[in-house]
Amino acid sequence: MKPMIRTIALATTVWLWVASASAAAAPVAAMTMPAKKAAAQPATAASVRIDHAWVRAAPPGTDMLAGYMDIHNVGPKALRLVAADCDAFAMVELHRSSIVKGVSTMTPAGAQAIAPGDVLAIQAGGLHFMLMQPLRPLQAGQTVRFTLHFADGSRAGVEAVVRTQAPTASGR
Ligand SMILES: [Cu+2]
Repeated sequence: MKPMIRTIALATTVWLWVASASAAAAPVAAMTMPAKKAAAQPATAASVRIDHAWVRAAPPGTDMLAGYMDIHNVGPKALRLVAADCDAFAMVELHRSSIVKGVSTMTPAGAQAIAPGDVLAIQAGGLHFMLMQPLRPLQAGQTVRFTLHFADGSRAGVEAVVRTQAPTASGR
């Protein structure tokens, strides 16, 4: 499976396209995640525990939302997160937020290794899943389903609640 975390150049192109396409019926053709193909070929479940999964609520018509979660590697082997998809969005990328010369910016984060016993915190201010091309309107209190894809072919699913604030004060 080709990782869905793409190069900066491509992501930038997509970003601009999404921004200009607004809420118009957007063709999602080549950019959709491989959900159907993956379903035909069952993968093993990754040895992960996921908590604090949530999506930040946004005003109606917002093209891009952000998703967060903590991914614990509870197995004996190192894991490498290579892609994610979400049932409410046609495109998902893992981004990292940072401050460059005083300006908040974000860039594709690439694949993420998670050592045994370690946790990958995808939380506000650092990493986030950029959720693009919404497939349905989302309101606070609703849930969406994420599927995480790892380099060894294993997968993990988690439901995330749409919320206006992080699940806990610390976000952890
Ligand atoms: Cu982003």
